[in-house]
Amino acid sequence: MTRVLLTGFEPFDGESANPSWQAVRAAAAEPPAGLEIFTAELPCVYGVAREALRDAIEEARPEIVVCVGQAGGRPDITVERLAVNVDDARIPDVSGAQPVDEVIVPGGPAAYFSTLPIKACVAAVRAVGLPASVSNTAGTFVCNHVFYALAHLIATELPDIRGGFVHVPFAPEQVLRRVQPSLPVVSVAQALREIAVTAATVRTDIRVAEGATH
Ligand code: PCA
Repeated sequence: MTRVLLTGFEPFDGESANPSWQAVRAAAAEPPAGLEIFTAELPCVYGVAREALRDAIEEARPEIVVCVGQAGGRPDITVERLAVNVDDARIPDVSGAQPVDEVIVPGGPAAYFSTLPIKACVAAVRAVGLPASVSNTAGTFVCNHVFYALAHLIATELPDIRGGFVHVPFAPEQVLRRVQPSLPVVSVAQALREIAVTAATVRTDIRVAEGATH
């Protein structure tokens, strides 16, 4: 059994639910064969979220970590390539903090790559009929903060873990009164199961073009 930690986030920005945590819970309720799934709901608060992730990793002792967050406005499941060493908050986090241009880890590299097979993960999600793509930015809010902290932990302390970040669209319930793309939570959960299985089984990523021109 491969030990996999999936994390989602609490709601933020006035929403009453966060589809990342809803989908993580649904994915864990029906774990794929061969995987033992652990879950944690992270606060949408700079600093505290990163400590909560560290605690969850200490408790679950996973081989794979997939952190998941809501990216309202994105139309598909996006597997993130890069975490950057900066907090620059367009909106306050749930505690009211709004850091601007602060480094996450002083002296740390400008960016880390995901250590998940991101292109194989995208292919696996598409293979079950759901839209997915590689993303080259996880933003500079709490999701990127957690992703960078995870990547730094792996690079400096926990080299046996492979980990990365996945952003998911709004759930349909969140966009009843606005024109925004959405995906049902059950579909997002299915995508996360595919990503977890792929992360656990694929060591060398596939080499296909998934880049962006802008
Ligand atoms: N999405 C935010 C933080 C929490 C979440 O679910 C982000 O993309 O940074």
